[in-house]
Amino acid sequence: MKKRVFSGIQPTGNIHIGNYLGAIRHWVAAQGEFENIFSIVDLHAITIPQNPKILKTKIREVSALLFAAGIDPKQSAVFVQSNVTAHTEMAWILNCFIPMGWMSGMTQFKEKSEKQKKEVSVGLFDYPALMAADILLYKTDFVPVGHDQKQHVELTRDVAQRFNSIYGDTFKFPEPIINEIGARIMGLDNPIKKMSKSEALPIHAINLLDSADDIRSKIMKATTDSDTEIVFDKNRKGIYNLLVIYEQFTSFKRADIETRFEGKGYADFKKELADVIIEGLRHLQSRYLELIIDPSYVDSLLKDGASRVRPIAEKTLNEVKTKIGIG
Ligand code: ATP
Ligand code: LTN
Repeated sequence: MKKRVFSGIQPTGNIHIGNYLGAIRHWVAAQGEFENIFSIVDLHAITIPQNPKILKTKIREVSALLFAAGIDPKQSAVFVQSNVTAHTEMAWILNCFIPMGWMSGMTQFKEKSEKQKKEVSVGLFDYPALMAADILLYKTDFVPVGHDQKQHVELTRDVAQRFNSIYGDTFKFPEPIINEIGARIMGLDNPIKKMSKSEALPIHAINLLDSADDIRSKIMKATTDSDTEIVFDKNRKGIYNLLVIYEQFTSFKRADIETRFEGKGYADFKKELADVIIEGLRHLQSRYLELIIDPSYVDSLLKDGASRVRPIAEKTLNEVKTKIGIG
């Protein structure tokens, strides 16, 4: 029996190289080893106000991007979260087992609620309960994510533990898989902040669908420092981040990268970095264009994904309902 992997991505903003290097690329690479379930988490997306038309378009765009990046619909079930209603039901039940104090300690909530200009919704506060439902419904073994999601997976384990201690063995304890290098790609404009979809400034992130010209111009403008040496030094955050991106796209060894750029300037390095990213995204971008002209094909893959996972989710939900005496 293969171990089961579950992960999710929000259909918001533009998917960037942080999402790709920190998450999607690893999902693709490990597909053969596991039984995989990937969700386009639209219910998480609405914890922040969304434009309905854009949200609908983004669901398809993100799905097509996953397939274009190499997610194979035969090996992996990809589905839209709101198409499997067990997620909302399970989230409600888990709510009743999560103390307020656990939720208020969540870093992502603190960061996102500070950014939020309008009212902060209860949904945003409760985001981790829905994420715990996503994971626990499938008796997931592994959750491959970027660094920012580690705390949510820990809360998921805590609520599973609490439930099991009251009702007996029900949920499996999921383990996060975080590939430390690439797990936290930083913003190009500000290398002390993680690259994020919800950051407005265009030069903040390289998006997977950016044109070659955009990629070049963003990289050339990326923040560095007044030093000259091109070496992996964590204290020099701007150049370190760019070198990590270079390393991730080329798979070259750090020592070889440093030798390659010895005596060269930032402009030379940046030019080569831009070329490496453009080349690294070329296949994904052309595959995406092929997929997106036929939305009905992408929709059919999503429908099929939902039909495959729904019975698993419903089985766990029913087991839980029986144990707590409802339904
Ligand atoms: P937002 O910042 O708007 O919440 P996001 O960019 O974090 O969005 P998500 O859809 O929340 O995007 O994340 C999808 C996956 O990408 C998650 O596994 C997340 O951990 C990973 N990820 C997000 N940002 C980065 C980053 N800067 N570096 C590495 N991985 C990242
Ligand atoms: N919160 C995650 C997306 C997400 C997820 C999940 C990831 C929703 N449900 C379950 C792993 C497992 C994010 O913002 N990246």
